[in-house]
Amino acid sequence: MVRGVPAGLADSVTAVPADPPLDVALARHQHDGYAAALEAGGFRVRRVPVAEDLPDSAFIEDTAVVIGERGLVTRPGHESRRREVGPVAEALARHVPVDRISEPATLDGGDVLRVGERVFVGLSRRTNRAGVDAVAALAEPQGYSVVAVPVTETLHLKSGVSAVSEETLLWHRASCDARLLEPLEVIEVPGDDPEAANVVRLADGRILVTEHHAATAELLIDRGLDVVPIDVSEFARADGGLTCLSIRLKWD
Ligand code: CIR
Repeated sequence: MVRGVPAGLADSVTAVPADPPLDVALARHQHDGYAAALEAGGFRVRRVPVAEDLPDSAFIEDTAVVIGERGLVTRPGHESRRREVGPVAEALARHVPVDRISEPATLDGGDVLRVGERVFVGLSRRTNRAGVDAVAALAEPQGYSVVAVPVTETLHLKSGVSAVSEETLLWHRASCDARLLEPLEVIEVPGDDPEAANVVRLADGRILVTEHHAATAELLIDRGLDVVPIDVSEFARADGGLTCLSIRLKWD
């Protein structure tokens, strides 16, 4: 599930102001490439209507979580993003039963990482303990174990950790204490950019990797994985990575 780039993208929430300002036309072009890569990788892409006045709405991952056979609409941690959830909930409800969370819980989907039967939930600037509890209420009855993981420096947990298989994670040291991810295998991504550890597993097993993170691609190729490079620079300048541009119903 993806949501197109709004005209207001330049007003999105960023840790430091984007300079030069975010380029909507370029972001739209990159978003088209992203959706095409998902399709070429075996996903069927569903589009939630664009919300021109909601600057961060292309970062659809943060608005809903799907674990197993159930969905959960989030209550985003940044107040400016709360109005994004309605149309996503509506679209998701066509595929899975959808639960909702309420105050005081806050939860961003970028903090929820499912790998095999485990669900790691980042305790971050955006996701609080009640948000973790809401994920547990969704996942545990379906047989998943839920682990809360304090996020150290990154915006979200997945800003610096993602799965490349059901047993293996890519991890950047700025994201969290890797010991909390045990017993999964953790591959450390070198360099200063945590987003180098944010990749998307395609439905056909190939891995979508940001084009300028050559070290990540090399690590994965060394492991015998097939890598698909993609450029999403405008979204990176708005603090987003590859995972945040979609909600994947069967892969994370
Ligand atoms: C925000 O600050 O909320 C957006 N500008 C970026 C969200 C990125 N989402 C994600 O990594 N899951």
